[in-house]
Amino acid sequence: MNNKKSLKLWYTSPAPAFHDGAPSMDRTNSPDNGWEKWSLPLGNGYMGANIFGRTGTERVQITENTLANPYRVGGLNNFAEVFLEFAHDNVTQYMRDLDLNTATAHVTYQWGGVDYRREYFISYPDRVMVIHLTASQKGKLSFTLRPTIPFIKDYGREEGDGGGKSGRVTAQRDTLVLEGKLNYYQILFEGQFRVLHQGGRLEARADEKGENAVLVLNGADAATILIAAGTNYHMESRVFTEKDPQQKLAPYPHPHAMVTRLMDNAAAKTYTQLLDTHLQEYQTYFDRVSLDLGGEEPEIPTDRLLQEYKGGRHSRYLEELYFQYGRYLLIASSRPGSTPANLQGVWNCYDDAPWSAGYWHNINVQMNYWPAFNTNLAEMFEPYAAYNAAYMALAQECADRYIHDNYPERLSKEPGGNGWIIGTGAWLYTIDGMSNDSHSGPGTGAFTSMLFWDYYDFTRNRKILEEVTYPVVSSMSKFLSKVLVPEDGFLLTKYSASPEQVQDNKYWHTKGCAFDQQMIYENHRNTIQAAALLGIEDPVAETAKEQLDKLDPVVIGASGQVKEFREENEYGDIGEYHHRHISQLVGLYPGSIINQDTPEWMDAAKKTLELRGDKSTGWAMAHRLNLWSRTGDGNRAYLLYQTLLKQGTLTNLWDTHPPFQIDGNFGGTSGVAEMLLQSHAGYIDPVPTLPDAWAKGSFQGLVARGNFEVSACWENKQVTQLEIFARAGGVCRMKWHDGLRPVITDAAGNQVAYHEEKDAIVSFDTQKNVRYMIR
Ligand code: FUC
Repeated sequence: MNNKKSLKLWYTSPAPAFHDGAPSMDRTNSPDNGWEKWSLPLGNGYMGANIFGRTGTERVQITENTLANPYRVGGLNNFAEVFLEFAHDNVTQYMRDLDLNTATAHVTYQWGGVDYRREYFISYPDRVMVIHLTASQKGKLSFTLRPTIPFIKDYGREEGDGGGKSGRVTAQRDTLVLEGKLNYYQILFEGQFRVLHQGGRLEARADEKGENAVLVLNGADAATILIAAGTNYHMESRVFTEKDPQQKLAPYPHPHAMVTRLMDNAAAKTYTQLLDTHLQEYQTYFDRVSLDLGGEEPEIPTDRLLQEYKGGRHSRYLEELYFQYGRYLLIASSRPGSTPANLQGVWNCYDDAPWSAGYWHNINVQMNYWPAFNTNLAEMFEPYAAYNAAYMALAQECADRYIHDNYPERLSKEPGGNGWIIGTGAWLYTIDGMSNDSHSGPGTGAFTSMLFWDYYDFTRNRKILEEVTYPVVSSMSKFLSKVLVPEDGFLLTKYSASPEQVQDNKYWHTKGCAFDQQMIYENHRNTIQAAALLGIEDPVAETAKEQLDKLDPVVIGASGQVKEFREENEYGDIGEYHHRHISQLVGLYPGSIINQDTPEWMDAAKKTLELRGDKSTGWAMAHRLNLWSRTGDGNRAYLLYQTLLKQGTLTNLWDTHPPFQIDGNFGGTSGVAEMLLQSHAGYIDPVPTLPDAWAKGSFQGLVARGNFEVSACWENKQVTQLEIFARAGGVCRMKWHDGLRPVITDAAGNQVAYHEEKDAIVSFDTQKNVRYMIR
């Protein structure tokens, strides 16, 4: 059923090399607009690259996600600025693109009567970047390859960065070795650049200043550049618990041997082999989902398509493309074995990325993983699960300290006896714990562990439940159960804050705000359910049961709103009226306690959404999109999708806060998936939130809880055909909207008996790995 569509971002001019033509990459003085708005991203989780597609001097900017100091001492660092000097000016027939179906970027043009073509990709299986260059005439390919280390030396910081960065580029025959150190954590890094060529002559030289080496290729027919990179970082507990920054990476070896191995393995393969391996592996993930809203391939480039969209020509193609782009970006920035996707995914050109490219836990990092499960990319969550396992020991220390300081009578002396907690900020080397003067309450932890419940619920893999989900979720309940105090017959978080909500320029601190109460409710419920599934009698689950009904997570105020703070009467009494965070609705999305079966709460949620307003920062519009998707109001949800595209999207379709943050891309993709398929209320609801503009369409391969892979066709906003592939078997419950009785058949065409429940819900037993058709 896979009718593959062309999915390309393409442009008829290169990305500007730098903001103003000068090679200044200081973020505060000169935001690199060429990078942020125009360059095209590639990645394999470990490494990210931005392609500018230039013809005089090409710029390929590379990030390696572990080359990162934490907040205030410089964030994620720029690994390498790589230049390819062609001196091809005044070219004709110029075109560059990023093809989402193949995860390859291209640059083509004519110069001096010769057709030049470059193809770029970053392979996950071979863990290298590959650039293949060809010319239509023999002997016409010449260039100088000049990788550089940006921000070398102490780049202007007073103190705190521990003395900056050092390193240089040397040549070893056909290979350049870029090698150095980031002082603060003693991060050792190395990149290797090898040129394989057909015809012509390759030689190594010193650059103009005589400090670093370059490779010069002359008169070749074709060439392949291979790039491998690494650091001495290891995502392990001791990196987090070790307090001395100089000792964090001390036991780990220099990355030279690892990078050399990657390079030698890749160099032993032909270009075609590398490409085939990349395609085969990438497509296993990307091809799982297709979406057809009737979009037709445009004749205008993507920047103009977006421009026209902003002007009111709402291209269905762009809507499909943006949805799939989020999936592409997740595959490119979060892969088993790699670090998780950070605030900018795996892309950064600065010495200190905005918000240090951290893992911000009061919504941003969670949003990164919202599309992982429903758009059929559950494996991409593995890096976050591994990250959580690595920071867990420190997160438990943070919980011990917090309970010790605030509830000494509740302190457990057992290891892990106080559960775990995470504050808003987290990086690859350390995490923030909880504090009572922070701008977010303990709900932050539950907001995080919800991903782990979903990880099980969407995969229904018992091993995941036992080994990953239950430990994380139940131990979060352990912590949360200790931070509640009785008040007015309820149990409220004693120190509570709704993420970043301010009154009179101060964060508002209170008891039992909606964010904390809802998140605790959801986490406790998941703990209870998980314990029951595993047949475990756990005192944590017993406590959760006792506490659940006293949490009072949704309270309606005088304006008909969901109260953000219990002490507010009318909407806006406390806090910024149009605040970007809308944390009182986390129980609507990503949570589920506010749903179609709680109509009063749902009405209050809609009222709250209206009052808060649509226009906001990139990710905040994406959150609103997901929230509206859950209300069932298709036109309203679609309006948010349009707003995100019009006001939060750059020409390379990256989300902008501003500045660029990847979260909004991921939130946008999950929001569209939520419009097309929902399953949080205990049944599959196909196309629950369609706008009039998407009256007809189809999708394949979205995933519902229970690990049902769902495909649907619809017309006049009614499902005409549904296919459910039961990847885990079990009872399938689904909503059937059109008032007619469905006919369910299995793959052999046999009719399947089903049970009719109330409210148009039908349920039937499924066999594992059997496909069911419903008409
Ligand atoms: C949260 C948000 C900000 C920004 C930052 C990275 O603090 O409130 O808007 O997205 O994370």
